[in-house]
Amino acid sequence: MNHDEMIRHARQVLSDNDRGAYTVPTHGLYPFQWNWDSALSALGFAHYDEPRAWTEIETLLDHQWDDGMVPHIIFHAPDDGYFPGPEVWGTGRAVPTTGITQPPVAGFAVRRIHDRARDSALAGRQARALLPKIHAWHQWFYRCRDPEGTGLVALLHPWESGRDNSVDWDDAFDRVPIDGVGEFTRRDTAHANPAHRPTDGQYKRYIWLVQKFKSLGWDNTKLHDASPFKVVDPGFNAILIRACEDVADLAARLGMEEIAKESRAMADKGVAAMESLWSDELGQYLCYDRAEGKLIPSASIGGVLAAFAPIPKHRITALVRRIEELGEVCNYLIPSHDPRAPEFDGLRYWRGPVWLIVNFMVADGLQRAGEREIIDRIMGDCLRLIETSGFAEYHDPVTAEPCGGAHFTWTAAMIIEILH
Ligand code: 9WN
Repeated sequence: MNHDEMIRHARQVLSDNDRGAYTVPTHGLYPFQWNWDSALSALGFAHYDEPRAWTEIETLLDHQWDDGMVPHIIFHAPDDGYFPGPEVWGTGRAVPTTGITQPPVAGFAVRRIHDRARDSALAGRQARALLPKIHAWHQWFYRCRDPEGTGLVALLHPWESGRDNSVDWDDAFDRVPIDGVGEFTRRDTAHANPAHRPTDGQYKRYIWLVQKFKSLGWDNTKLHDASPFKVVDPGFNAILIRACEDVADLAARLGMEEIAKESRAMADKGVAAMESLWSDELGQYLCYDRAEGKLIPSASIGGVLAAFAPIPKHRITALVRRIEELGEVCNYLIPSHDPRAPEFDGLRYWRGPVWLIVNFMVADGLQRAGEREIIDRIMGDCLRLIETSGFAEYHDPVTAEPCGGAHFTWTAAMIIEILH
């Protein structure tokens, strides 16, 4: 497939998954709007249809909660092909949503789409309307997920991380009980190979947490302290910090002084706090288990994704070395878990496979430090994966086997982004 054909194919994927004002990640497996999928997919649309790109983010933010949270799934239209659906979440919203959030990439996406817009009048209008909402979401994070003001926010559910079954959560997740969860039927394993998906044991815990939060009325002033699962993820925090920084820059240029000042302060505090997650031993950042008060020595992509934030130059250089090291033990960068670790599983979701969206964000961060050689390797591996195995949800980093759902929106959007 040459590059023009690849772009044509990618646009077809986006168009097939387009539901008018939002896209679904893929038909069947994920029939609703997902938060970070939408923001990243908008980057793809922006290359050939800017109004459609803006609509994607507008729709997402139309469903923001009054407290500022932007939910992880918006259940626009009924579909019983996904579990857990709206009745399990019971958040009581007119258009149902889940009650947790996802990595806040929207701030980054808005700045990127704005800055390269051909229609700058539209971009200016959209950015002015969207920035206050995104800023309120960022403030919600630091208020509700960092009540002690450490500069780092905690995730209360693995689904919030976007890296649902990462090895990072294993120990903390083991402490989540499963009693009283009741019977349920998973739907994901009817659409995708069960060997590529989280286990039944993990699903019971996912659902236990949902039931717990629901019993607290989805009140975000209570959830952080009440949750037995409270993990600080360097990748997630890096995305939030980067988004705050992007909002600060763009808001300043648009004359939105207060948003600019507050966003800059949040980003600066976050960057300083990231230092507490650094591991000299592994040469990357680590997750921190806030319930137990200790770092989690797990060699996952979360600690590499930190490159997306404006971290110090010497940390970027160390992360480049870490990625080079990973490149010696697999054929396609970047594996979501170190292939040398005993927990590595090249097919199972976030326990080894390569995800193009993560590659894109890491490479984008490395660009700020001018790390050309490794960026070319990462981007080249993305293209080889798609050429070999198509627009899958994720791929085995050793064999390139396509995994999870097929015909995947954000995978396609990343190809459009990379090839422009
Ligand atoms: C739960 C939609 C989402 C992504 C996540 C990915 C997966 C959902 C699931 O799919 O999670 O949110 O049911 O498996 O882990 O990152 O946003 O593509």
